[in-house]
Amino acid sequence: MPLNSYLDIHPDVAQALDAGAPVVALESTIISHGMPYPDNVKTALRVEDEVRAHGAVPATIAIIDGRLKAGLSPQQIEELGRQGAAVAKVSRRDLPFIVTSGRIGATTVASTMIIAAMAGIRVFATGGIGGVHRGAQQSFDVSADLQELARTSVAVVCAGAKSILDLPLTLEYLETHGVPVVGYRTDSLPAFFTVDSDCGVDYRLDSPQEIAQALIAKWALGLHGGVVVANPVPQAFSMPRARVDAAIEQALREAQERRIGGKAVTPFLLARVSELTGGDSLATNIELVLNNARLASAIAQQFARLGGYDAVNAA
Ligand code: PSU
Ligand code: MN
Repeated sequence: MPLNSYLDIHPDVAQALDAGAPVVALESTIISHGMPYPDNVKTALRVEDEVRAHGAVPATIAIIDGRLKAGLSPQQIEELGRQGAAVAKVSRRDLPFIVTSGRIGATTVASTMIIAAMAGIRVFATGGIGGVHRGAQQSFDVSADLQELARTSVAVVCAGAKSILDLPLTLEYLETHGVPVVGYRTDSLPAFFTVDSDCGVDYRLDSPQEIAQALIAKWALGLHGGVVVANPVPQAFSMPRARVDAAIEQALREAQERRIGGKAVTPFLLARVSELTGGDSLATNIELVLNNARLASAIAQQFARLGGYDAVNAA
């Protein structure tokens, strides 16, 4: 197992990795900045249980007192959720500063991928990824998640991306950087709250085994970088597109009026969309994360069974 003096791997996670058993990474920005307290903590603990119930070991990733953590205690998850917005939102740029100041930090998709890869974890479940923002032609607002997907070899299971983003431009960016977007049992890119969008995916795969095989082939070929596995929210929890679109349009207008910029943009939009759509969007959000945890666990199992860890280490 790779060692890094800044990283603490939870004993359960270390044991699983040493045994070549399935492990699923989980992020923490969704806990501190993505949902209100106490639903955020309840959901994070439920997601971990869902991973365990589906045969994998969960590794929720964050920075606690300046230490990179792969695997948290329930008390540490409670702390990330209770402190909420007071917890630093940490992407690639921020990592060294949160480490040296000994602070608590919630990891985005980008920094969760970095720490997962450091620990030797290859499959990661979350809600939605960051992307190219609408109006990026002017604002240059492109999430660091996309650059990370270009360089770090972790599969990210998500429900696509929210249409607070420019989905066609996000796909163009990923194509340029050689990041495949796989649709799980779908030809359409899911848009987080809704099962589909006007965009397609690059490849449709219908089983966790096929996805694991593609990951192993990619990395064994020396093609470093991530893969987006887009898993639509279960139909029963999908929201009407018109309702989501109206809330997103209003949130975007407000963000512009209030001149919100930098890393505050995404948390602001997420919170406003959630407020404007009431409790429905929170319920949908929770269900899609659980759904992604289940698929990620199944992929991690196939990955382990097919010798994925050895294939990556040999590459
Ligand atoms: N999109 C969501 N929910 C989230 C995020 C994005 O639907 O919680 C979080 C993730 O942690 C993601 C981050 O990595 O926001 C992206 O932030 P930014 O756009 O500032 O890169
Ligand atoms: Mn941004």
